[in-house]
Amino acid sequence: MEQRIRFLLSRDDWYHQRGYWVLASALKNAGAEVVLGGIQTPREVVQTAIQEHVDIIGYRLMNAAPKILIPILFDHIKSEGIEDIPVVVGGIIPKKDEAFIKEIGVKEVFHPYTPLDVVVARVRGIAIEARSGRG
Ligand code: B12
Repeated sequence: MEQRIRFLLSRDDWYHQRGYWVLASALKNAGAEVVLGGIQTPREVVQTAIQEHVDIIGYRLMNAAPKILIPILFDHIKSEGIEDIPVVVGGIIPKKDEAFIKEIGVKEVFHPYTPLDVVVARVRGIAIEARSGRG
């Protein structure tokens, strides 16, 4: 039987919500349980991830500010001791910032026009790999 992943989907802005719902539907249609975090600060993302026992954290960043938000997110991840939950991000991520946020710990970065089936398959692979690592 296919393993069902529990995916937290949070976002950083009010305006670009259509893509958020498109992504949530694609993940749900592929069999994931999607926890809708909505608009959240990095601290709220981490609190929700803990409360909801998710397998993977997804943060939709539309404000082109990953260099600000991602270090704060990982500070909270470390202080709560949940480094075993992988983080993926998508949206408007300047190419020049990608290496920096991956070095901090982001597992994957998805840019506009990535086919949704590619996003879903990769996210699922990362979540299942992390779950098997936890034993
Ligand atoms: C539609 C749109 C809008 C609509 C949003 C409608 C809605 N209800 O959602 C409206 C008109 C409201 C809008 C407003 C604005 N927008 Co606009 N918008 C877009 C546009 C054309 C498409 C976004 C979209 O919905 N794409 C479809 C979704 C499905 O794809 P996606 O978001 O790219 O996501 C894909 C991947 O990135 C990935 N992904 C995304 N997030 C995540 C998260 C996770 C966890 C994962 C795994 C994957 C993932 O999955 C998707 C599959 O491919 C983009 C340009 C573009 N072509 O990307 C600009 C764009 C995002 N907007 C932009 C801007 C600047 C604005 C405004 C600030 C403009 C203004 N000056 O007013 C305003 C914001 C409001 C404000 N006043 O602050 C800029 C952002 C630039 C930046 N941040 O550096 C863009 C890039 C346009 C540009 N080239 O300048 N916008």
